[in-house]
Parts: sequence; structure tokens; C-alpha cells
Amino acid sequence: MAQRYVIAGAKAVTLVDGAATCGLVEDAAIVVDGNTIAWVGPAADLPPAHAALARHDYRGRVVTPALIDCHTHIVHGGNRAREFEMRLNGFSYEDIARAGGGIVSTVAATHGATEEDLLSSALPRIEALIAQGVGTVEIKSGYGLDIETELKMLRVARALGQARPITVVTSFLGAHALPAGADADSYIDDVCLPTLEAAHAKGLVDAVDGFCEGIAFDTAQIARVFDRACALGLPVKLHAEQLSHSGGTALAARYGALSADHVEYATTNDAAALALAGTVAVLLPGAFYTIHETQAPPIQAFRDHGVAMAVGTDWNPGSSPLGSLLLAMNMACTLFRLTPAEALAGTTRNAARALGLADRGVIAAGMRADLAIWDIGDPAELSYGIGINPLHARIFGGVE
Ligand code: DI6
Ligand code: FE
Repeated sequence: MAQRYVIAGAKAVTLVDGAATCGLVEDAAIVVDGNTIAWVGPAADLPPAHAALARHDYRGRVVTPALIDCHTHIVHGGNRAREFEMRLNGFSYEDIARAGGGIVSTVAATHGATEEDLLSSALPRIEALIAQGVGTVEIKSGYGLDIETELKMLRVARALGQARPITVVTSFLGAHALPAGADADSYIDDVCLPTLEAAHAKGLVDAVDGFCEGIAFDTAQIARVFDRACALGLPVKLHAEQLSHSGGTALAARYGALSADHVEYATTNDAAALALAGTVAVLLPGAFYTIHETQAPPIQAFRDHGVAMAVGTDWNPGSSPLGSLLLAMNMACTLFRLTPAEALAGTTRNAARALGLADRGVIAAGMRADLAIWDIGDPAELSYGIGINPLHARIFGGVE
């Protein structure tokens, strides 16, 4: 039901690009018209045309764009708590993957799960994100590695977006890991590319992702996936430079990717290439933390070159069982030295860019009315708290 009303009495953090202090408007008015924002500015400047609308007074709270988690793997079977213990006993993420654990063990659990199982196990995850003010979530496939299971995962991702008030954006991640005993080139040509075609034909794919790494696929193999994505008119993104420097970031930039994700081992040259391509660097501190990584992404090089930085949970059962985007913001600050303002831009404006969504992530006229209202006085509190959720209310498509 289309409604028109004014959000009043709150501080708005608009995140409008280039504005100082995150585009803070102290005593703001935000006019919501149906599912879009019709006007935002100081309450004192509210145009007379809107003056008679109902006012929802948020009494000094802080309003931000609804948060955006631009990198998750929340549709999957099983969990990998045993691997958590193995890492505590000195095994690395790569040791476990090479020993037949890791991604392929989640692939087995996902094969064994019905579509209903996958949906019911993912619902509490998406609800946890919604409860933290998230209005848009990206969900990847990649635990199928065969046509039937990849399609099943993507259908579940779409169903989650129907079942709950949140926008779901899908990424096809067929090039995530190599099924046991398979040859990587044959897997790409005979399984991954035909699956991408089939998933795209069913309207299940919004972007195409891959894992470029020693334990996954090399740049030539990922390039074949990207070529097919381009031929289908789909944008690309890439898990790049997570565990080693494999050349994925430069490849992503060459293809004009929406984002290069993880990027712990990216170099200054990689930062320059991302800047030139307009590719967002997506920082995933939950994975850095979980696998005991010590090499932090080159944040200062990203700043120096003007690379937009986003922050995501990477919520997955292996390298990042992290169900909190607010905690990801805190980790990005403490582990990677982002400022709280950079972390907030990373889960709003820059996260929207990492998903190719031009209609959200900032509070401005014409944008979707996806907003989060917080019981805080200073936007830095969103990153400062650890395990604290100060969400007061969430507005999705104008609906409170
Ligand atoms: N990098 C990650 O951090 C996730 N995928 C990837 O390519 C991990 C997925 C997993 O361990 O299950
Ligand atoms: Fe990931």
C-alpha cells in the first residue's frame, strides 16, 4: 500500500558521495512516497507541499540507508564446526581443503539437502540480517558444482527474497571449487559453463563470481567463465587474492568487474587497476579472522588510489560463519583500520556499487526508501559496539 509520510526528528546519515561527515543532516526530514524517497534535507527547509503529511517522529535517533550485505553464501547444507577445531589444532584452511574438507564437504551436505531443507535453514540467517537493518543481501551459489544443485541453490536464494521483506541479489559461483577427482579445465567447460547458461536462461543469475586461488581456479579458467558471462550480458565479480597473490584482482579489473573480494594479498598495482576500472574492493574481515590470516588488505593503497571499499560478512559455513554485518563493520575497523565512516559507507553506498545497484545505499531523492533507524547518537557507534544491535526500526520499500 503506497503511503506518503515524513520521517522527522532524526539525524540523517545520507552517505551522499563526496559529502563530509557521511552527509550528516542534524535535524532532518525525509519524505517517503510509496517505495521511494521524495525529498531529504533539514527539517527547517521542508517544502510546503510536504508540510501536511503525517510525521513519524524518531526523537533524536540516527537514520541511515538500510544496510547491504554484498557478499554471502547463506544457502548451504550442514556446518563445519569440526574444521573450526582442526584450525585450533594447527591445520590451515588450505590443509583442510586439500584433505577433502573445506568447500567440497559443504558441497556434499548441500547435495543431500532438499530445496525445503535449504530454505528452512537459510531463513533464520536472512532473518538475523534483517534484524540488523539489512535491506539487501547478495547470495552466491557454489556449493552445488553440478547443474541440478547449483540451480537448486539459486532457486532457494530467489525464494528467500519472496519469503521475507528484503532484496536478494544472486551470484552464480560455479567456479568455486573442483569436485573430487575432476579435471579443472573439463569442469569449467563441461559443467560450469553449461550450468551458467541454464541458470541464466531461468532468470536465476544477477552476476557471475569465481574463486581465483591455488586451491581453486587459475586466471585462465576464470577468464573463460567471465567471457561467457560477458557474452550473456552479466556483470562479474571475483574472490581474488584471498590466500595468495594469484592475479585475480588484475583480471577482475580487466573485465570491469563490479567487485574484487577479500583482496588481502592485493598489491599497490592492483589497487591502481581497481581504481581505473571503477571496481569496488570488498573487504571480508570475518574470513580474515576465522582462518587466522595475518596479511591485511592494502587499505592505504585503496585510499590513495580512490578505490571504493565495501564490507560484507562472507557468511559461509567454513571461512566465515559470521552472522552479523555490524560485527563485520567493527572487525573492518579493528583488524583493517577502516574508520567508522568508511565501514558505514562500506555497508551502504559502496556495497550497493559492488552489486551494481544504483537505486540504493544513500538517502537521496529518487532512491528506494530502504532505511534503518538506530538507537544511537553518533553513527560511529554502529562500528564501535561489539555484539550489540542498536536497531530501532527498519523501513523496506517505504514500509515500516
Ligand atoms: N572464499 C571464501 O571465503 C568462501 N569462498 C571462497 O571462495 C569460503 C567458502 C567455504 O569455506 O565454504
Ligand atoms: Fe566468499
